Order: sequence, then C-alpha cells, then structure tokens
Amino acid sequence: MHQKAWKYIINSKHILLVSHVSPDGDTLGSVLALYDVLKKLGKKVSLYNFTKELPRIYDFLPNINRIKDTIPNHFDLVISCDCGSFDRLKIPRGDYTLINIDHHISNEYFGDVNLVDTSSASAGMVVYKLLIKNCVKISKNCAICLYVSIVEDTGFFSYSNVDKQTFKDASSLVELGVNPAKIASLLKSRQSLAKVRLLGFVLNNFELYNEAKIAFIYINKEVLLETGAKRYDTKNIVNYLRDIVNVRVAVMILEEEHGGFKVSIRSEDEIDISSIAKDFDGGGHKNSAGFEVIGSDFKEISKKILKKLEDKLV
Ligand SMILES: [Mn+2]
Repeated sequence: MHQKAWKYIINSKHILLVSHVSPDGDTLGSVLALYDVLKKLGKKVSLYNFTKELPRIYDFLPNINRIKDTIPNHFDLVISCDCGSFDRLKIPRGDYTLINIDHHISNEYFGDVNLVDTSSASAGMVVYKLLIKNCVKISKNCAICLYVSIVEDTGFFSYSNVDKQTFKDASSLVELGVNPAKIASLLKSRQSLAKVRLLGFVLNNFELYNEAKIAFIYINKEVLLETGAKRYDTKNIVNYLRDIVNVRVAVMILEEEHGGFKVSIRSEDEIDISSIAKDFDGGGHKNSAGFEVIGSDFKEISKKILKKLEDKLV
C-alpha cells in the first residue's frame, strides 16, 4: 500500500495537499511535512484548506503561508491528511486520484488509496511511515511538522493513544533536529488574551449532570464576540471540564456562525464516545469526538446528547 501510494505520487504532475476544515496541528503538520518532501522531489504542489483564517498558533510551521483557500484549476492527485470523511476536505469530486492518509477509527475509506492506520496516534505518523517505507530523506523542517502532529494529537504524550511507537517516532524526529522544549513553548505559551478570557467564561458557566459525571458548556456567538475569541480558540477548551475529578464526559456545544451547532465531546479513557458522534453523523476517536447538528434550540440538542451519554454511563 505504501509503495502503491508512492507510485501515484511519483507519477503525478500536480499534487493538491488538502487538510481538513477547522484545521489542527495534526492535519496541518501532515500536509506541510509532505509539502517539504514533494517540493524537494521537484513536484508541482499546491496546498488547500477551506478555512479562511488558520489558527495563529501554528504560524511557525514551515510554509504554512502557502496554504490557500482557493482550489487550483488543474491537479491530477489529491492527498488528504487527517480527514475521516470526504466532506471534511471541501473539494469537489473530479478527475483525479485521491490518496487518503488518516488514523481516525471513523474513516470512510473514500480514497483510491487509503493509508488508514487507526493504531497511529496522529495522521503525521502515517505520513512518517509512508516516507520511511519509501526511503525518503527527511529534513529538519519536515521533522518539525511531523513532531507537531504527534504532540497535537497526543496532548503532549498524555492521551491513551500513546504507545512505544509514539515515543520511537518522536525520538527519531528529535534526532533529525526537532527541539521539543521550543515546540512546546511555541504551542503552549502563546495563548491569546481572548482565549484566556473565553476559558474564564467556560470555567464560570459550565453545568453538571448525573452526580457531576457529565459536564456541559454552551458557547454562543455573543460569548465569542464579548471575549474576542475566534472559533478556533474553542478547540480543546472542553478538556478543562473533562479534567474535573468527578467528570467522566464533557461536552461543548458551540453555536455556528450561520445556524446550527458544533458539538465536541471528550471522555475518560474507558468511555468510548466515538459511537455517539457516529449516531449524529460525526466522527473522531474513542475519547475525543465531534459532530454538527442543525437546529436552533440548544436545550433540545443538549437533552438528546445527555440522554445518549446517560445510557453510556450506566
Ligand atoms: Mn489527527
């Protein structure tokens, strides 16, 4: 499979690298690692992401400013990274080959080649394996991108997806020149004031259910406006609620700009919430999943989710 994917890459004329909507450090790190390698091979490469404003915190990733929100007219190969479903690419179907590189358990195998390894902690690690298997030389810049993908999706080596392979890969990337302390400080110690204010709102306004086993936070448009927080500032903010001693599952319901809601769920290790996300046509991992719902009544939506969670916790 790795050789087959590589053959498509070598034989392609113009490659489009696609990261998912509401991008994170894994999807961005993965496509930028590939960008570095493919450019050095002399390939014509474009980078596309649907989201207009990329999270500022990743501004140190090499070539991130080359990611555009417009799709080029001609390309014969698309490589998607960290996308569980075709929807999350936000590109039209067309006359091109599609390589789907991912690690989500909910992946829909929408590619012509599917490099999907659900045992990988990050999509970047799947990219790394593809490069290693094809004896590709990895630059320091490429290593930085891959390392970011790992720390992003493992919460700096703290989630249940961490195993010895995670450390092995991270170790090899450090050998290639990555400075872990520097990356940690770039990602953790540059929070915007608006994000900290949003956190203040979350910690003051969450609700508890089922003897404090379930926590909910509802963030509407006005809260974002008042705090000055961007939509991407809400990412992982729900973790603070999951981390409360009694809480086993935490839910964030975010009002979408043009109606509807985005729901993010985080759970303790032994509670698998990926099936709940699937029930609502979403996706994700065992302890971190999400989905979108249409509607205007957040109370009704919370009730529905709460019911599913209660059944899960019995
Ligand atoms: Mn990922």
